[in-house]
Amino acid sequence: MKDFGFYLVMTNPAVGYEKCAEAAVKAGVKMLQLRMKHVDERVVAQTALRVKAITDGTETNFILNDSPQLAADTGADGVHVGQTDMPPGEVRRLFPQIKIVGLSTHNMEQMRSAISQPVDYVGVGPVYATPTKDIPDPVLTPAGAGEMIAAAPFPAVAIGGINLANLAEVKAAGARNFAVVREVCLSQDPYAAIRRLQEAFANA
Ligand code: TZP
Ligand code: MG
Repeated sequence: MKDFGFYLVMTNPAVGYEKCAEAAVKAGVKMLQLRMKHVDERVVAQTALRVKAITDGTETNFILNDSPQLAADTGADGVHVGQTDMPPGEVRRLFPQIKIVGLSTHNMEQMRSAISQPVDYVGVGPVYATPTKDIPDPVLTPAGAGEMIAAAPFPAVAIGGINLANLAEVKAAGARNFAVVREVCLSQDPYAAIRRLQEAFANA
């Protein structure tokens, strides 16, 4: 898989999941993740089907967080698993119809392990402190994230506390891809928020 630049992770977008997904598609975002925590599986499935309808036939890949089964059931383009979710090898074996498999990594040891697994990309975070995760892993700092990114033979996505103000520092540390939740999901104008981040990253 090639580098994709900006990756949007949707958790509780202020404008709702559908409007936020529409904004991502309009902005040409290549990777769009649905990340609903503490929500009934049926609600996740319904929302996933709506997001899929919005991304179908566009350049935006729809990635579902956590559940390979639900990703397969809803026809998502991909699934993003964490260190305690189903291992990528198992995802590939059980769900060959899922095109894209991403894995979260939080330290160099997990990056080394990821390199021996059938993943298309990895998350690298948290780069900075973030309240978005219930149980955050230790902060990597841009330099720590940069070392992990340099070791990755596939796209690596910097995530965690990234915003317009620190984006240049993240890029300078070696990130070619980055993801945010709050910087877009808290906005009443997610399209504008996405465009600002895309442009700031391109120009950093
Ligand atoms: N994984 C590592 S940090 C994080 C995830 C899902 C949350 C990032 O959220 P924000 O709001 O961009 O800091
Ligand atoms: Mg997870």
